[in-house]
Amino acid sequence: ATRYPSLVEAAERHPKPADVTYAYGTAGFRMKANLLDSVIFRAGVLAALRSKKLDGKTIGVMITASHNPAQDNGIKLVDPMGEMLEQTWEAYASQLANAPTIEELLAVVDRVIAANKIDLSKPANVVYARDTRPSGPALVAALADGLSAVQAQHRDEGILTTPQLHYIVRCLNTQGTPEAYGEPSAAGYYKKLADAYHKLVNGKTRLSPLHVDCANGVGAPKIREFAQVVGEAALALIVTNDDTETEGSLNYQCGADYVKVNQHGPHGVEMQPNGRYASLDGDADRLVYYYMDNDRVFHLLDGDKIAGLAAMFIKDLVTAAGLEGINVGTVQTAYANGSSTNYLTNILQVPVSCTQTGVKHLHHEAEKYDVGVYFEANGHGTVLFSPVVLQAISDTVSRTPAQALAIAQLRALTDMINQTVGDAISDLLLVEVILTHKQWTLSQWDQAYTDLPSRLVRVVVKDRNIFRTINADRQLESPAGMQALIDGAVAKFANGRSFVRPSGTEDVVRVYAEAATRHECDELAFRVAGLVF
Ligand code: NG1
Ligand code: ZN
Repeated sequence: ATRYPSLVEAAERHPKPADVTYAYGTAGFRMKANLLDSVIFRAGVLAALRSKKLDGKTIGVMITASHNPAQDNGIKLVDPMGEMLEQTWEAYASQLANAPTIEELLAVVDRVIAANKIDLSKPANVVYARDTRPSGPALVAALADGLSAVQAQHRDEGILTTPQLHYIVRCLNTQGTPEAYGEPSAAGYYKKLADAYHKLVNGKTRLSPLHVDCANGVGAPKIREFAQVVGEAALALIVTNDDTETEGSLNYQCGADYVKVNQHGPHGVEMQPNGRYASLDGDADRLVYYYMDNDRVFHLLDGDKIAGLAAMFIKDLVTAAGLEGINVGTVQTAYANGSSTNYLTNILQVPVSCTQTGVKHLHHEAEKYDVGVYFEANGHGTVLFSPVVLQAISDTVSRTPAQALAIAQLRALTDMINQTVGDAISDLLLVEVILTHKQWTLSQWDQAYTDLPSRLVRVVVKDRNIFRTINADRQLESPAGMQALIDGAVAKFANGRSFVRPSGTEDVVRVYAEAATRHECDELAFRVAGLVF
């Protein structure tokens, strides 16, 4: 204890509640905000150690609970290139969070230092931001307390979207290098995206306005700031559900998760036939589109549809650019609609990998392709361009004006698409660029394939930890025998598919089902939920 006197003193101000067990899950720590003070204080200590381990490179910390209710909050650590925290360190985060006493907290700190041979004399640099939740400022104070307790240099970036913080972290760590990523500020982010967008839509007829439901979250002020920079002549946006002040309004009956799960439009938006609509989630890293046809039937264009659109466009562009040998691949999870997998595989003829749920898994898989398009069905994803492609883009000497144009457009895409993490604003621009090039309505985009009816159900169980999955979440290995029962239920339905996995962000088990008709799909979901319960 004598080794870290200021840590001991500060940790006493942030005691761990005795009866809570914390887990750094799919998306960091996430729960009711009033349980997070000690967790966030300790995550600050870990962020500082991570920075020291990486020679003082800047680590990011984002305080948000994304699409979860306003009274929740959470925290995620961001590694130097803007990617999610390395997996081995997730375990340290959980161990630190769960240390019952200060003595044990110090013991965990010592273990992390020893296991990673951390040189404590190295500097530590950390930047952090938060979304618009009311609990944010107090949690930021706890984080700052943890960072100061171990003498880390730290800077508060204020209120940002999650992807903006990831962007800033990468910019800070690449400044002045050949991999420089941009100006490390929100303004730099807007400028980079807007410049690339202008290059890509230059000379094309602008689409009709897009209504953007911002889930009453941080996306609202940020997309407004972006709209100012990009200019209305290039992109007409109508911002809705932008109330970040009213308590409890965040994600309430609106936002990308609500629209995806309920398969209807958000409250607060009066949908008109053939109007153009999109929803962001509470920290603006997820995006879905939707419209209502002339019969007032709702149609969702989710992450799978975005992936299909992006893969199609980029594959054509790579061909037009004459970049032979560059492979375009896609990554999905078990939640991807079966029709989308079929479309990618058989119509677009691009490879499709399936990973476990959670974007960090998709991200790493996508890095294996030259161009890796990854999206979760819920609208979280991006497109990664490997160093090989970036090199090819800069090296290729074009023989025709058409080829030169394709190369210039690919280059602009690499600037416009956030390379660190799924980003709703950046993804929205990608969709708008493609639709502008094609002069497509949302209904025309929707023609690519017809989704199989699907249903996602939350089941509250006594202990979700007994559910363990294998085969990229598609099967259960525990509880023993349950998978056979699920298989039995699925076999009764044409085009039936169903799987069960424990949520990493909520205390529930999720049941997914799809089948040939809406009725059969609901029946299958109901039966499988009955098996789990
Ligand atoms: P959990 O709660 O583990 O299902 C949800 C999403 C994930 C991912 C994380 C992080 C679904 C079915 N699950 O995880 O895909 O996006 O949140 O936000 O959409
Ligand atoms: Zn989110």
